[in-house]
Amino acid sequence: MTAAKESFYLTTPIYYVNAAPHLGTAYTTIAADAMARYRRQCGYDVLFLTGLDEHGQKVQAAANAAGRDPQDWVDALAVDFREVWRQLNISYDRFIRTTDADHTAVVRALAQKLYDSGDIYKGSYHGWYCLPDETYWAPNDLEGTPQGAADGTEGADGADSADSATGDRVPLCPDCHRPLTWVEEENYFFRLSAYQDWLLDYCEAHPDFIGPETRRNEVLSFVRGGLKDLSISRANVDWGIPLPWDESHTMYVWFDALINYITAAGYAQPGREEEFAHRWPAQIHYVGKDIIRFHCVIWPALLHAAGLPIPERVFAHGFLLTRGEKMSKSKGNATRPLDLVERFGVDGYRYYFLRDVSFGQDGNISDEAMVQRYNGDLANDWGNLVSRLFNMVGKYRDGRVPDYGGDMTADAAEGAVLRDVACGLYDRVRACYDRLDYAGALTEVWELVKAANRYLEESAPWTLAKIASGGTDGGEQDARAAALRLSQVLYSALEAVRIVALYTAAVMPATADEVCARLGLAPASAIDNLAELSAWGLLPAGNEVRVGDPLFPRLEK
Ligand code: ME8
Repeated sequence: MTAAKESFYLTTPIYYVNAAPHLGTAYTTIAADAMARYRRQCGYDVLFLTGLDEHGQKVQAAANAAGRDPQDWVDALAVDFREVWRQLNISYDRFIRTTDADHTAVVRALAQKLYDSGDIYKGSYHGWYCLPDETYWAPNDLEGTPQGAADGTEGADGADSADSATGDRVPLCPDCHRPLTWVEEENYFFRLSAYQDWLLDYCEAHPDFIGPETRRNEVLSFVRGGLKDLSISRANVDWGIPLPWDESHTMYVWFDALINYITAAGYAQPGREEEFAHRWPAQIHYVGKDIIRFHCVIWPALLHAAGLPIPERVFAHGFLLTRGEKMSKSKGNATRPLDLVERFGVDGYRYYFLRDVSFGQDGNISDEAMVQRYNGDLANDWGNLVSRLFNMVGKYRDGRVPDYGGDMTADAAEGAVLRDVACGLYDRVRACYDRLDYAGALTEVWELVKAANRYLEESAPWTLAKIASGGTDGGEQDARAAALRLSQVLYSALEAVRIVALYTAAVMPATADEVCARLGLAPASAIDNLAELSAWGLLPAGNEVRVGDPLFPRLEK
């Protein structure tokens, strides 16, 4: 921890360990990773947390179905998750698992605190539960929702009474549309209803807490509809953290899971008090829109009850859809991330999802669109710029960054345009990242890629090289002027490439670092002073420029 730097703490959801990661879970993780990398480049002391939600009935059921002990099952899948994140170049600082000893201790400490303060009490629960979503549904949530087939054992008309379980139709989950399960047991409850007014006031006073706007409105109208106390323990689920004051109950998996965000920041851990003060509250919780209520209703209420500050922002992105349908592990329509990495490369993959899907909205993804983005933006615009420019430097300047003569203002008008695009980029890109607009940030950077390509066309280095070598009718003076101008043009274009590499490193770290290496520079992804380093004219003359293989070989459709 570097206390002198400002903290930037961001998190992904912790994923259920019921199957290996798919494109949806990878999407959140890549978006958070790009933000973590960008903030590190800007000089923040970043804590980027991801991990696994390992307890609960759903994970236990997946382990049972596979004939495995739950701990063995989660241990094996944790290896798979880490491996996928490694291949996707995810730069997390901690990979938390809810079975970690520090986490279980924090969950128990927080639960005890809320029990002692009277925020947790014993009651009895009867109602519908969605196992795949690990969600309790209130009767009014189920009104008008479709009903599944009778299963002979349980079923109801959705009324708020155990008697309702005598019907013969099982309601379907309003979210995932799978049949619900009737639950009737003694539980401990968290007094969520007591925090309704506080939460509404808080959201009012902190308009940026929930984003985007549509999700904020959704949460507000849900809260205004009335909050019920939340069952936070399960009497018949073994695979969970036992309550400290009543070990016959395990913690409701969502209660356990949300707390991971403060465990990783150092909450209630002797010796980590200063760190916790530095890290908490988090700057952003990244979540999919499916889990916004947990993060924007239950989580702030729990924190407030425990006397802790609320995270600055919860941002919900949309779903990735294939042929109009949500991709999910349990639906089995999920593509494996590594298949796409094989085809598009890790950076082609990362770029596509952040550039083509507008963050915050649902996005249809398709192979054709992916090939189109890859060939257009990456192979043609960016890859080609680097390869043809570096080849020209090899041919005309012995593979070294030319000395442009020290006077960039002598460069003609096109050069000035290029510099202008590059110089305004820092503020424009930052504004995009501040509002989690990845596509916007990449579009800004592409202005410079396009300007550099145009610049090469307009200043035609190949013609300048011909004049400089005396291959035209112009005199010696013309040749000297053309040689100087050729150096200026190549220098300016190389400088634009260096700056593009810096700005693309958050999304495409491997390629950006490779471009820097070819220019004889330190890796773009390791810098912590983007504002200074993105200034024009810092590329040292004389550096060797290596051509290398194409960065993004063209793909056949
Ligand atoms: O909900 N498109 O875990 P989970 C985009 N353990 N994102 C998607 C997606 C899709 N089709 N499908 C899943 C849980 N996601 C809890 C979280 S946090 C304290 C506990 C992403 O494995 C999206 O981020 O079901 C969503 O919120 C998350 O995966 C759900 O992951």
